[in-house]
Amino acid sequence: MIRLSGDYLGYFALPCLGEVVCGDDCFIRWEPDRMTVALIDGAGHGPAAREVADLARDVLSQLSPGETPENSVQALHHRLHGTLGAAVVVASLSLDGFGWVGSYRAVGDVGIVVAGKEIKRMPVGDGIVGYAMHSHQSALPLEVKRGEMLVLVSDGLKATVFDSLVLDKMERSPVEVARRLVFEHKLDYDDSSCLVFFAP
Ligand SMILES: [Mn+2]
Repeated sequence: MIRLSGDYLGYFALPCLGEVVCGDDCFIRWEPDRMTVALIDGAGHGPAAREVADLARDVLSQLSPGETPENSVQALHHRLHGTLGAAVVVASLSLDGFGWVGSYRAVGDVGIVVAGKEIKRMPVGDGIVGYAMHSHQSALPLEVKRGEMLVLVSDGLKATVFDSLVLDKMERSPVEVARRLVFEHKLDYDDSSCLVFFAP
């Protein structure tokens, strides 16, 4: 069980039933003027998936500050070559007058939504990072207004996970939201993870 909590960012993950390590992980980097968040789902589960997630985190942490989601995913694709690959979403956001704006790139079986008055499901590209990916897909714009919530999930959560997504006033921390979504929607045969950002 992995937790990472903060006022604005929360991550919660559980390994696949029967496994002690989790092949899902997150990456977060704060820079003076922006934030990069990523969710990584190493293909399969268990130690092999964990290794891919570790490598992916290393790659992301070694990138220059300010690297775009597009280039970050390209770098991952290059460096994960020869592994089983991963599904990945990388988003980069900066604060402006109305909230957080930037872009993201998502490849494979991952989910990304922006939840406010309505739930906006963001498009995700086909492929497996490190194995087969359409290099022509570019990053897409992403906007998370103040008071909205950005949610990233791995495919270890049921596809219905976003149906129950409401901005519940009782849940004051993003890690509580992430934890609830994982426990309520996890599948037993895969690692499950969720990253939540409350846009301040
Ligand atoms: Mn998975």
